[in-house]
Amino acid sequence: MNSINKELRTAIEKAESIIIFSHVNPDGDTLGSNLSLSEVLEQNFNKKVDSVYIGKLPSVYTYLPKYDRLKSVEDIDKKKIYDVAIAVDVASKDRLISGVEIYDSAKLKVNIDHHKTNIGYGDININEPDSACVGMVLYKIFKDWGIEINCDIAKYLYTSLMTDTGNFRYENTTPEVFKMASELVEKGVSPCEEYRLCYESKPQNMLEFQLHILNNARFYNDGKIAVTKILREDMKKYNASEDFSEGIVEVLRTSKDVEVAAILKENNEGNTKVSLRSKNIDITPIVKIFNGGGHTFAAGCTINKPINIAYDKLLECIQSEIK
Ligand SMILES: [Mn+2]
Repeated sequence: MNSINKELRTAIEKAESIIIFSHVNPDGDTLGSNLSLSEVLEQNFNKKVDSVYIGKLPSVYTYLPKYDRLKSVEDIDKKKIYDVAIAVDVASKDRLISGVEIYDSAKLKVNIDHHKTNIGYGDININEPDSACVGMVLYKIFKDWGIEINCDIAKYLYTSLMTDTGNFRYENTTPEVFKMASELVEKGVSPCEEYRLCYESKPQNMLEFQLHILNNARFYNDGKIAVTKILREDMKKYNASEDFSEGIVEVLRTSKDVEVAAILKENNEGNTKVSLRSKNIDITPIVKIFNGGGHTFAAGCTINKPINIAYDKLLECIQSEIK
């Protein structure tokens, strides 16, 4: 057994209280990772685990087994000191928002991730930027621990893999991804069913909202840059929840000439959240200007400016990266 996996296993075996954190406004990878690790710790190590998310859960993942075990950080006793706190898919500690104090107060802090911008904020850090998703990092740990992957665990890990590879389309879709997917399908996952549950179950108002936002897209630099924005009034008009913007920026990237696609969202605090995607250009230098982070071709940041000012600033930064 790999020494760090052994260290983690020993810490878990000794622990009486364990909390697992997903990042704020969770996605499929952080939730699939959280639920799979929770299941393994309960089934194989006989531990009681608090599986916690921050912000709002997107509505789409309710199809996951034992989904109801996910608890909001608001329902956790802030004074409780856990033996082990594990963050999964949490690129930086500020992505824990109001959970950061509970995480910091734990006797042992574990950080399991795959973001190249992760600085290793835990006591035990397992960060593999070459893994397509944290579900894959966990899958390797489980195998190393000799865990039998049951159908529920396979479904969690498949959701991690499917969502973080954009349904097996992004550049992180390696031979290893297909090997892992193949093994999960052998354990009883139906790719067709998982795809429908995840991607073809939108509420009608979500699709209508997305069509509206896409319709507002503007193109710059001979179509190399595509930008759109979400105003608070759009959110209101379509009764949109946070997850409604999911997937829009990827659609912008489908234009043949687009090199960088961006979506800006007007936050309640008068600041602006940005998601960036690119085909070939490393966009991490752009988001770093605004203290953001992420992956080479998919990253994000928050700009502390009203949306129209943020829009112009961001566009300028993207334009200076595109020669
Ligand atoms: Mn991820």
